[in-house]
Amino acid sequence: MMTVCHLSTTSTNNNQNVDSLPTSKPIEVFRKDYQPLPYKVDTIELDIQLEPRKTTITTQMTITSSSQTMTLDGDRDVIQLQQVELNGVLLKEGTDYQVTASALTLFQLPLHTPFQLTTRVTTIPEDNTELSGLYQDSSGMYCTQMEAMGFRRFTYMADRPDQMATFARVRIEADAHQYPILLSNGNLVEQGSCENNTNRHYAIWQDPFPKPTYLFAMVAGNLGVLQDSYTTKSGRHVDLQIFAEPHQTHLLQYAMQSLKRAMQWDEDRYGLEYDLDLYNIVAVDSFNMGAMENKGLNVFNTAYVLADPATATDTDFERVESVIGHEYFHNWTGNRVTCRDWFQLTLKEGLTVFRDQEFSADMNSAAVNRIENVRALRGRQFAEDAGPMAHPIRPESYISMDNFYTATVYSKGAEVIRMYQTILGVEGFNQGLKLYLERHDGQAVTCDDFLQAMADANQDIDLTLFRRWYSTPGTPVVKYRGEWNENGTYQLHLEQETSDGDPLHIPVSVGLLDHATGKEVVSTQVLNLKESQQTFTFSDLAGPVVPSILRTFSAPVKLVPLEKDNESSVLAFLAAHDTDGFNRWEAVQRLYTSLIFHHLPSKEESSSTWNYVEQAFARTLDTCLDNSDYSISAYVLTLPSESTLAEEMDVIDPIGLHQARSTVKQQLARRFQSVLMEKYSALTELLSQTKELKFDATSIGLRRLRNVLLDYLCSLKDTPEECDQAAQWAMNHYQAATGMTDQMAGLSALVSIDNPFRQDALDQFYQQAVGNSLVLNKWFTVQALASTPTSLETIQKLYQHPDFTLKNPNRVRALVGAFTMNAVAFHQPAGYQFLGDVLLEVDALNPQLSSRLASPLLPWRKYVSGPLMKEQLERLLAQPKLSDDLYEIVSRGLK
Ligand code: 0A1
Ligand code: ZN
Repeated sequence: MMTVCHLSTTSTNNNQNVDSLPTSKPIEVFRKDYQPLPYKVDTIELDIQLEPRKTTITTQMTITSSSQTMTLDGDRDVIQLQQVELNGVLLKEGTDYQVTASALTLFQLPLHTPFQLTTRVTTIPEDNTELSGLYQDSSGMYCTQMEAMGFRRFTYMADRPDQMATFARVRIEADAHQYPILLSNGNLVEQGSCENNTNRHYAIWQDPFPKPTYLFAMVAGNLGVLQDSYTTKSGRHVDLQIFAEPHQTHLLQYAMQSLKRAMQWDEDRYGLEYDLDLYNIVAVDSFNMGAMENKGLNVFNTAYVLADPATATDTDFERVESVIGHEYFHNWTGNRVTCRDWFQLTLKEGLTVFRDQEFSADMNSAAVNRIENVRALRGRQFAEDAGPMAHPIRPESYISMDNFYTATVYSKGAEVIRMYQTILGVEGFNQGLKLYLERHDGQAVTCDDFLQAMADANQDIDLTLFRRWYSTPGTPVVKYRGEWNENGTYQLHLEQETSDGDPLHIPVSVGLLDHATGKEVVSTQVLNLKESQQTFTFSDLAGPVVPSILRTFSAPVKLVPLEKDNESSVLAFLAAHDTDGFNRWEAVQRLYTSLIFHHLPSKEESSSTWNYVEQAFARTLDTCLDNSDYSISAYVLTLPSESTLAEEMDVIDPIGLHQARSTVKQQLARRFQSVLMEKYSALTELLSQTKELKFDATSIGLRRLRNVLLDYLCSLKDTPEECDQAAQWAMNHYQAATGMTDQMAGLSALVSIDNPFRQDALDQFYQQAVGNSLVLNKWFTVQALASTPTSLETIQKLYQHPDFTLKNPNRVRALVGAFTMNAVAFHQPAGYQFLGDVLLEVDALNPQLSSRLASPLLPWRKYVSGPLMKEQLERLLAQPKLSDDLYEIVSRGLK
């Protein structure tokens, strides 16, 4: 593991020579310092002898260099160099080469003529708790995770994405009984028993596509498999295999169906076909992220691939489909065309998230999908953009690249891609994407190259200013004011505020509704806001209008009226009449927000806002069974999350906010109790009409809506009688559940009510979870999110539970990640202290995980309890050994 104490490094990243720097601080790498490498590795052959305590990796490279000195990346803490040969001749350390903590430097190399360099290293996969490089997961399976810079923890190499080589031969050798399956990228060319030792066997893989190191993968394990096939539109037969531990293979069906849907969709939508004869996916229990798009061999966190009705919620199913799609879509946007350097990460991630969002929208409901994505963006990315980790979608510098796999790079990056589509139109965008992929196939390129392809394919549209989205951090604010003129014109005045004061190119989708009838009189138009202030005029109108602005959330901005006088009545009007489903939802969300803010300590209640909320709530509830948009109704009835609300506040009192939100929820529940009960029963009836549990959009919507109603009903717990009643509802719901979605809804409600069923239900759920790690994670999470006076003590006890382990990131996120989202548990002195303790423990094992878990402490400046949060950051910074990852996050937090 790298620590802040390490002395000096020499890295191929941006070619900085830092050996001579006197500092012991971690090194910050800057985008502006990019330099191409002075050499090229053309082919790589690997021989991997797998042993848990001593794995040996022999790497043979064919290289051409324009410099006699060459530096390869390698982490000396993880790999031990045994020998180096140049063209078959053994080299001497000191004279021919030198090894530092992070590099192997070779001297006196042949100039401009290809030479062969062979290295041999040893490593101990069992000890690799960082889960980067080659490691063993909890089942003992060997697997690799190379993005972003894991390859240097595997063997010495130019570990950067613009260095693409053909992996001409990858030979993996392991014990035949323990590891019957041996996988790598590309095609299997040979396999068999080892002649000298029949207990061992080998497989040889070859990948015809040159690739950067981050896309290399290998797996060895005792795995079960689900097999299928797909024939591409040009007739290529592709074998599809999804591997998991043998007892999990019955959970792979949905992933396989999703994969085939994704392959079909990419052909239909973008004409993009798969390019190998084999597509492998492996499910791994211990994984830092969601999944990884290695060429022809995706590695997945089990949470995003295993699913069946008994163990997975509807949201889990939706995630499996979208992550399977995401990794598959990377084959073109990421693998065939990759990034020149890591600052360009959004080039592949923003684009691929956009593609997976479009895929999910087409497979399910576009409106529901948009609401879910915007909720996620506002809940996470807006906060990131407002805090000390704010960065443009193309960051300018990093200490640890792993810290920049962020909501900004991914989700805001996807919004930027969506804006291209909004500005250029779907056809124009598709032409641009086609040109980009044709022009750069097989290359490592930049965000500028993407913009250029879009511009070249759409020469009638000027994208010059649009470029600024790549370099501007922060969430822009768009302010508006409208003016109706008696001559039949309506003027919409827009202003924008950005973090650097200069304007961005913001597409603002607008429609106009007749003020008298609510009918749409001007359908959606895209206004190109390019200046700090701009006025747009609509003419030939018969009468006064109400604008519906930023339809479908056409840009990642905050929209604010310049005149707040009758804001609530306008929102109520839009909630009732807007033809844009997204903006109808948005209007109700804004009304809730205003009502919740009125309930904050020190604020006074506003009866008019309550009236508007009451009307909108009543209308949604009354009509929620009239059409099949059950999910939309569910989201309209759901109050904004605490994180979304917090993002709108200058000073955050998290407990006050939690209480204000709960109060509004209870007020609504009390006011509408009988209708809530009536609709709940009607939905129960509707759901019971189909025996089999279905996962289509309608069935998911029915469950989602019924669970929102349950949540309201169970929020009424002011008296012992109400508590009993709420507990009874929750327990009935839990016991009658036919699938995991309803079970979790019942259990989540139950754990926040003081009642005798609580423990029984938790014990029962625990029994059900035995042997299923993902279900056990839910058992931890549901308790970590419970809102009770003793939540923190419960969480601390669970931290000591025999099933809790710091070695499995999913388990840590299930308990500790959930704890940080639970305001009543986290936002107290002992809560902050507990997180600080946990971070220190986790950091010693897995820095990627510790730095992510630390992020809730970062916005301390906005919190009333900020000094206590800051104290924990200071405590962490004072540690003699802190990983680079955590150091970067903590020091940014204190800057
Ligand atoms: N590229 C993957 C996500 C990923 C990123 C980093 C990782 O390790 C630091 C692992 C996976 C994706 O976007 O799916
Ligand atoms: Zn991705």
